[in-house]
Amino acid sequence: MVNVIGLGYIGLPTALMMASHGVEVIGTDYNEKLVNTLNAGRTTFKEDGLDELFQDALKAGIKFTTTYQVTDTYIVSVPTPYDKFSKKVDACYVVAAVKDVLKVAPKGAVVVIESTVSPGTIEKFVRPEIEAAGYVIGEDIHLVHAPERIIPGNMVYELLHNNRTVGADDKAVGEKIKKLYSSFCQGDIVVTDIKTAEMTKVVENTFRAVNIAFANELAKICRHDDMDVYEIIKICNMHPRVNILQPGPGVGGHCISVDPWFLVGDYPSLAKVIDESMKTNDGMPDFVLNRIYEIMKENGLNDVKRVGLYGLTYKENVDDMRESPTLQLLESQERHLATGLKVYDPFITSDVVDNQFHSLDEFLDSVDMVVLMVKHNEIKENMNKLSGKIVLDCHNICDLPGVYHI
Ligand code: SAJ
Repeated sequence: MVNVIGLGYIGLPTALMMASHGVEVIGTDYNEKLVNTLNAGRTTFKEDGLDELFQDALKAGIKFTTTYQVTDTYIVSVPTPYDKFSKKVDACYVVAAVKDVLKVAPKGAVVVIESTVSPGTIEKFVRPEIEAAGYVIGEDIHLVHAPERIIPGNMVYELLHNNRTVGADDKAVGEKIKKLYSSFCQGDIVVTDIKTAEMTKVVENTFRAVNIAFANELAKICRHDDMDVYEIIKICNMHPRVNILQPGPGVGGHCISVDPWFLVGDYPSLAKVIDESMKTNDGMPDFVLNRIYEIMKENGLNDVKRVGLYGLTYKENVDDMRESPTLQLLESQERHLATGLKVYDPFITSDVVDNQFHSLDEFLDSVDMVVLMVKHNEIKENMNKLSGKIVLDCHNICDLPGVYHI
């Protein structure tokens, strides 16, 4: 039996996937409300295919509880935030979960850490806890790091099809865990050591962050000299060895906007390109805010209450608002003591910010200018409703005449 610890955005789909592929799974989370929701037969976030997977897993007998189980395999999928000042990974949730596992784990159990951690975190924070509890690693407890790679919005497909990495001290233990993931994963699974696995995960997200920053920097250069960044990227990408990503209003989510900071925090004098890239991405909501004021001025619009931000989530077609560029922009606006921007997102049904609307039509009726912060399918399918408005399109999705870009 596998005990999955932490039933959030990664732990829940992983637990469901294993259960629906014949593995006996019990999911544990300390959040009683979340466990009650799952036990009442409801999922806790929206994701393509998740509800169907949930039903399959329920039929297969998955259980949810707040208590840790006595078993031979644990998968720890708890959050790893970063410390905003030191930029280093904050492993407190991982350490707390491992400590709780140790209270019940029998001799020989394998503890798999799925949470993203910076290289050396397991060595520095997890191993000492296990040793301090009197266990010999490699005999009493085995350690594995198997970082996830799935993208919100396409999690179920990617869980099945992505290649994976398993880092272990002991090759045989690594192979055993590879076999467990092979119960559902159709991709290749590479077995390596723990520190290499830690580094690969952070490097993958850093690669994307740096490349998004490059696109954002190009957008700023092109804005400065009135060039069309999208046309330029399109043409450059026709070169066989060029593949530039897209500029946007900022980088959100719990991964790409966070993980690269771990490398900056751990290697401040070495991670220069990464540091600059992260600052560029973090500066985009402010850049958009300035652009809003510029366009308002150009159009003789002086009431910020007549401007609306479309989208609150960190990216399209998900309900996840973590590190969302829109929230960052609103914070920045508050710092300038100029609140009043209207906000709407079809995926956010509860009230989370001031001046928030829950109907697209009512939102559009209340503004003269719309800023497309997120490219949800809903707005792509309703572009005609923007005609007659001043539009600042941060994703190049609107082909109405006179549209502004970042
Ligand atoms: N973004 C841009 N321009 C682009 C692409 C993305 O501005 O060209 C923005 C998005 O709008 C969003 C942010 O970047 O705000 C991140 O979105 P994303 O779709 O690039 O990635 P995430 O954070 O949803 O998921 C990433 C993925 N990592 C990589 O692609 C290397 C996923 O595979 C990881 O599993 C996930 O992080 C994670 O959990 O670490």
